[in-house]
Amino acid sequence: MAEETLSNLLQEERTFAPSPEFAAQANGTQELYDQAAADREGFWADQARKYLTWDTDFTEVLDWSEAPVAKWFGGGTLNASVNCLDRHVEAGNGDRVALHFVGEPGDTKDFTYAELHEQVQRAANVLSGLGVVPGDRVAIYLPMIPEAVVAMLACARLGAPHSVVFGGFSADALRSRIADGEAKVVITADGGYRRGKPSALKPAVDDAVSGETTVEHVLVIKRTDSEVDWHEGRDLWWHEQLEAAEPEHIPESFDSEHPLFILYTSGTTGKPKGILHTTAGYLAQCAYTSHVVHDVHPESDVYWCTADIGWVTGHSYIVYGPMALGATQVMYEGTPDTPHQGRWWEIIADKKVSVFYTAPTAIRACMKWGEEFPNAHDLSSLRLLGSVGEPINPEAWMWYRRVIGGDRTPIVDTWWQTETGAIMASPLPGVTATRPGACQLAVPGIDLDVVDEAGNSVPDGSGGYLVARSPWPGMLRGIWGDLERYKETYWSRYKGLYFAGDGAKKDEDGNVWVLGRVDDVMNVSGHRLSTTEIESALVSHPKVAEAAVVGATDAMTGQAVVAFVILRSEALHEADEEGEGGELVTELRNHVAREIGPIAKPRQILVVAELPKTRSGKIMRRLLRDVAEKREVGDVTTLADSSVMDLIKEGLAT
Ligand code: 6R9
Repeated sequence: MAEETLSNLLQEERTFAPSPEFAAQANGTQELYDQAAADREGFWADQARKYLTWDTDFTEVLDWSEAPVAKWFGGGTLNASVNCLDRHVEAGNGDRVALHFVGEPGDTKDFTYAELHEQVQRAANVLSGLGVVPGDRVAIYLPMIPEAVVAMLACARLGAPHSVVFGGFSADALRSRIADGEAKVVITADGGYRRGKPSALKPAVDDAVSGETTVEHVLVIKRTDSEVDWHEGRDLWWHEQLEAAEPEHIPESFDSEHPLFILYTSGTTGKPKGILHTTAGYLAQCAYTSHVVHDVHPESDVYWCTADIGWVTGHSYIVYGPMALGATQVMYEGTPDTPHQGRWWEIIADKKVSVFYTAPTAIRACMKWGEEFPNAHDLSSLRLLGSVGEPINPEAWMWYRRVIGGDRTPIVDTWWQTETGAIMASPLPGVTATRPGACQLAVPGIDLDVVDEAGNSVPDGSGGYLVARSPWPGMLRGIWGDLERYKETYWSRYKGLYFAGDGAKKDEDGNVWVLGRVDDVMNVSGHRLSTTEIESALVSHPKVAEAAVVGATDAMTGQAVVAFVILRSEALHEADEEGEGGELVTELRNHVAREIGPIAKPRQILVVAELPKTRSGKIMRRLLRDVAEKREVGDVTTLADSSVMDLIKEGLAT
C-alpha cells in the first residue's frame, strides 16, 4: 500500500520540454551525452582542454591506481587564478564587468575583470609578503563582499589552499576549523550588513585566534567602519596593505593535483570534516557545468547565484565556475527581505539578471511572502532558473517556474555535494524535458546509479541509495588530515562505489529523484517513507507555506510521522482561533493521507512560526526529532538562528 501510493507521488506527470529557441542557443547538447557514453575519460580530457588554459598539457587523464584517491590530468600544470582572471584580460575582455556588487544598505559597485585582476595580484603580493608559500593554509571569514572573491583567488594564485568559514559561524566553529587546517593567516572584515544593521566579525576572529594558535597575521577589510580591537603586529588593514603592494604578480604554475581548498561540511556534529579539493579536475568540472547546466553565455548573460561564499555553492558557482568562463554576475551582501520582501526581484529587474540560481528553502520563503512581491518587478530578463541544496517540492518548483520564470524559463534542479565539488545530476536545459521535483539524470561524464542494500542497481520504479560508479574530476580527494575517515565515510559501504549518503528513487521513466539524506528516511510500520515526500504533500496544500517532517520513535509503529508546518499568512488567524488539534490540523492530516496514503498520515502536526535551519538553508531535522520525542534539544551551534528552537518549544508549551 505504502509503496504503491509512494510511487504515485513520484509519478509526477507534468513535463516541460525546452522551447525550440532555448534549445537552439543552448550550450549543452545531446551530443555530449553520446560522447561521454562512448569514452568517458576521453570526454573529460576534451572538457579539460576546452575549458582550461594549461601551462603544461597533461599526459594522463585519470590515475585510479590508488583508489579511492584519484589523480586527474596528471602531468598538467596550471594556475586557477590565471584561468579565472588573467586569460580573460589577455583575451581583451578586461573591461567586462565581473561583479555587480550590491550591498545590503543599497551601495553598489561594479568590478571589471581587469580591476579584479589587479586586486588579486596586489593581494597575492601581500600574502606572500606575510610569508605565505604554496601549500600554506589561509582562513577566510568574510561577509558577501567582493573582497571575498579577491581573497580566494589570491590564495589560489599562490597555491595556498583557502579554508573559507561561513561568516555566520561562531568563534568556536571558526577556532576549530582554523586549528584543524592549521591556518597561517586569517582574512576577515570589521563586519558586514545583515538585516539592516552592521554585524561584527572581527570579535569572533579575536576570540578564535586567542591563546595558542597557528595564525600569525589577521588581515582586516573595512566594510562597516565599526570600532575593532587591534592587536599590533598581528592585525593589518587590508586596504593599507593592498595599496602599498606591487600591482603585478607573476603567477606560479601548479600541478593539476595541487590542493586548491578545504571546506568544512555543514550541519554535522563532532569534529568538522575538512573536504579537500584540488586544482584542475575541480576547476574543469565547475567551468563545464556552469557552461552546460547553467547555460552561461559569458558575453551576454548576467548570472546570479544567491549562495553565500561560505559554502560550496558559493565556491563552485560564484567563484570558480562562472569566473573561469569570464561571466558577469551579481553579488548581493544581504538577506532577501531587507529592507523589503521584494529585494531580490528588484535586483533582478535592475541588473537584468538572466540566469538565477537559488535554494528551495528560499523559494518556499518567497511563496510564503506572496506573489505580489515578485509581480511588482519586471523579471522578463530571466531565461533560466536553477535550484540546489535539497529536494525541491513539485509545488515549489511549479511556483518558481510560474511566478519567477513567467511560465517560460527552464528550471535545472541540480544535485551535488560539497564532496562532489560540482554538479552531478541535473537536466540539461536545452535538451531534457524537465519534471518538477526531480534532478532527473547524471550530467554527461558522470556515472550515477541508485542501488539497493546489496549494491545492485535497482530497476526503474524502485528506490535505494544514490552512488557514483566511476570517479569524476571534481571529486573530493580526501578529508583533510584523515584519509581513513574518507575511505570509511564514502567508500566502505559498497566496494568500488562512492556512497553519497542520499536516498533516491528511479521513476518509471528512469528519472532520478533524490529523496534526502538517508537518515531522513523513516520507517513506519515497516514501510519506508521519505520525509521529503510528506513535506511535498503538506506544501501542496494551499494553506501551508513550509513543512518539515521527522520520524519520531513510536512504540506501535517503530517510527511515526511528526510534521512541523509554517502556515501561509492567510491561514494563520484560522490556526490561532483553533489551536492544536483543530479543524485545520485534521484537514492537513487528511490531505497527506489523500496525497500519499493513510500510512503517511502524520501522527502529529505542529504549527510553528519558524523552522531550525543551518546557514546553508538545510532544515535540521535532528532538532525537530528531539522536540517530537520530547527530549532535551541537542547541539544548536550550527543553526543560522539559534533562538528558533526556543521559539518552537515556547510555542508548543502554550
Ligand atoms: C551543493 C550542496 C549536499 C546534500 C546532498 C543532498 C542535498 C543538494 C540537492 C539535494 C535533492 C538537490 N541536496 N542538492 N537534494 N536535490 N538538487 O548542497 O552541498 O551542502 O554539501 O549538501 O544536499 O542531501 O547530499 P552540501
